Amino acid sequence: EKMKNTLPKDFLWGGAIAANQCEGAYLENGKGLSPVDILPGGPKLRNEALEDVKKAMNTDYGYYPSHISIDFFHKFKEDIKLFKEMGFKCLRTSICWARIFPNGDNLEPNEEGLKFYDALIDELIKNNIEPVITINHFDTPLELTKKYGGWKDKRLIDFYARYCEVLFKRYKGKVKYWMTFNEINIILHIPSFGGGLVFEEGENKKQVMYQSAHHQLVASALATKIGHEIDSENMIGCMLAAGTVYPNTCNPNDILAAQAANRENYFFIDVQSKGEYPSYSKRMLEELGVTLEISEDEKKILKEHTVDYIGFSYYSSRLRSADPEVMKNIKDGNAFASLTNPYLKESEWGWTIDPTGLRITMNELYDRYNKPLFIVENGLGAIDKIETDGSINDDYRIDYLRQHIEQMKEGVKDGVNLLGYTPWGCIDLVSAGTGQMSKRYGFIYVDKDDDGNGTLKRSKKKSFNWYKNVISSNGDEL
Ligand code: P53
Repeated sequence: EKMKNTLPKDFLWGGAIAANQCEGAYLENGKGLSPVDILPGGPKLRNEALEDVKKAMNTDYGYYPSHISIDFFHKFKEDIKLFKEMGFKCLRTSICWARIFPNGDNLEPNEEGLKFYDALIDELIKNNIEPVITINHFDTPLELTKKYGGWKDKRLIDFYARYCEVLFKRYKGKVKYWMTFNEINIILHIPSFGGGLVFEEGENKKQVMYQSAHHQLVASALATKIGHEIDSENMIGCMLAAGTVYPNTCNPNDILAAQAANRENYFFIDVQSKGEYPSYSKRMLEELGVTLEISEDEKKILKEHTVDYIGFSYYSSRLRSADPEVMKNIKDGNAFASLTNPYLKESEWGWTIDPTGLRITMNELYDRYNKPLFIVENGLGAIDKIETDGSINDDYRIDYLRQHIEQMKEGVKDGVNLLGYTPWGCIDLVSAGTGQMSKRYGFIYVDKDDDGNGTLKRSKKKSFNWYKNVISSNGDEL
């Protein structure tokens, strides 16, 4: 009884997906290539390709998971019907830039590409599902990588602004919630996804990554400006790959190392939310050998057009030590490497499971920014087993989500203003990091395997009805 009415009535329950991982139809209606379209599946191959995109562009991998993916492009009506059945109040998805501007630098948008999103957004609205739109989710058009080296080139700011203007005008009155860049801090960890970046021999990678990040921060502020001018009702947010970094011990040196690691992430949101580079960034960048080129005009844009809310993904907390010997034990293979936390369990993919960390992260973000938060990704990637009767009993997923929602409610009771919760991959889709289908997050199972076999048929997992009840009880029944 004491848990009743923790969450506001209009709380945005839903789910999250992204164009690059679910749409498929990779050349349909004049779409240009996205980075994901040249990437193979499988953790090892995928990782190598992400680290050397130039090589990947010249390699024939045979099978590409994104080309058909789960074919959301053709099946979205069927899928939205299932989302509706679960009671979704919103759906977070992204628009694929290369559907609208196939080369990225085209002067005119591709009408056929826009028509797809017209239909998708109308279908959501028809079903009373609020669209929450990520403008760039790991898919800066590949042509911009080939021609400009990705976001290292300032001209991308204008191309992006042009793209945003088209979207804001087209979906005025239909889409209210926007996010400018998915996981903007990922550019430091997976620069090919984050910035469409390729590196030249001898280039200072940190220099390139931070200068590219600066271009994105300016682009994000410009998008906010344009979005607000076109419709003052627009809520334009940033998006952080969050997850607080803990110190490995109470040794002050470890505390300092954890603080530095947190600042490395908050750096981006500090700019997007407060409108200027944080004071610590001067020394941080100096020590990295980075000199940013920033114009007075850009400073002004950053200052005047800060975000309306803070979107973030949360999967794990992380752990840092100042001791180089201890840090040798850091696990690789994850975009955000971490030491093993002895108090916590891990997923099958080695991601730390830490529900309390969600509450800690919420409180930290809210203390720091005092703006509404939106949990736009959370979830457990796991292998699902189909029983002979066709059922999928994903109790592990239910447990994960239950524990996180419990902590999310605690965060709200702690005083956080939270707009909504959209667990990642509400329908199974291709994993960004590994290109696997078998790393599943969904309430809805999609019949497709890691080699591309399968009927693409959708079916409900046990978690489907569980989440439906969570939503209908506004989070009271977990
Ligand atoms: P996958 C790494 C670390 C944290 C979040 O990831 C990440 C990544 C990239 O792999 O990305 C976000 O599919 C991202 C989604 C992605 C999801 O987390 O590797 O916004 O596109 O699918 C889960 O298991």
